Amino acid sequence: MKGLFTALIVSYDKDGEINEKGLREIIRYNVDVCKVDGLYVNGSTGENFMISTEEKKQIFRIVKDEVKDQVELIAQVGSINLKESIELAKYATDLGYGALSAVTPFYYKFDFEEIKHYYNEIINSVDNKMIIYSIPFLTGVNISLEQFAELFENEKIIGVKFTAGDFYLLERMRKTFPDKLLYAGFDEMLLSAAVLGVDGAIGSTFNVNGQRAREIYELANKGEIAKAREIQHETNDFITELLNNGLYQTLKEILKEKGVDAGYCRQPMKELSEEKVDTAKRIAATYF
Ligand code: HMN
Repeated sequence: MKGLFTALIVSYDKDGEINEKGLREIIRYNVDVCKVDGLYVNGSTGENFMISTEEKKQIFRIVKDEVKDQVELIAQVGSINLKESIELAKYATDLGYGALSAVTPFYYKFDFEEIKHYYNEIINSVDNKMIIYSIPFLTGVNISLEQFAELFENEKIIGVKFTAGDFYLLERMRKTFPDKLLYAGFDEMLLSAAVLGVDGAIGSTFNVNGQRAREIYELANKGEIAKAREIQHETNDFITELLNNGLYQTLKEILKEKGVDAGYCRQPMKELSEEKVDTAKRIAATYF
């Protein structure tokens, strides 16, 4: 399960329905053009927190059917409805997903005992492995080194998607948990995380920028930092423009420029204005 995983974009039509043909094209683009090692399915990048349980299952099904065993698959099943998480964990495991991931439960300020219970309940319900999805800036949930150690006591919890800029904590985790899988979650900080020895990365921008991410990651692992830094600079010029113009909508416009039917975002996310569509086209022409 090491390497670069795209946090998969999903194609929705103007009414917010899943566009299966478009989703299959996005998957093919990631596997055949971006050449990533795997896909992270139903993360926030897939607009997961705005869709129904049945739609989540449909996406898991389509992705597995399109990919078969070509690349590794991680199913994000986290939800503050624990029963839904368990149902999705069973569903994705039966489909053959190689690992599960779950966002830390959010909104209600759950305490650590509740968070630990959540992870153990999900992963002990299936014959699979769990990657914790830690993203404190959106969930407000901060897990300390000692608390990670406690979660990792369950051997089925094999790693963490670390979406934070706390490189002191990341370094401590690398030293303390040499056998756990650490994934960088911020694409704009990939080089810094790679230098600290992460096992891989999970990123939204890999949907279009997978090849540059691969170069950064491999150069860093070979110790060729100056070259890696140049590509991170170029990548971050791109990511800055992407974030300014609207992350998901702009990723979809760039894919459309590549002939991929990437569709629209699910409401309440809004459509890009005409001006922003033009900006997205310029970004596509500049970087891809
Ligand atoms: C997901 O659940 O899909 C992930 O959060 C994907 C990934 O970690 C992205 N995080 C967020 O969007 C919050 C990053 O790739 C991020 O989009 C990128 O670094 C730009 O900030």
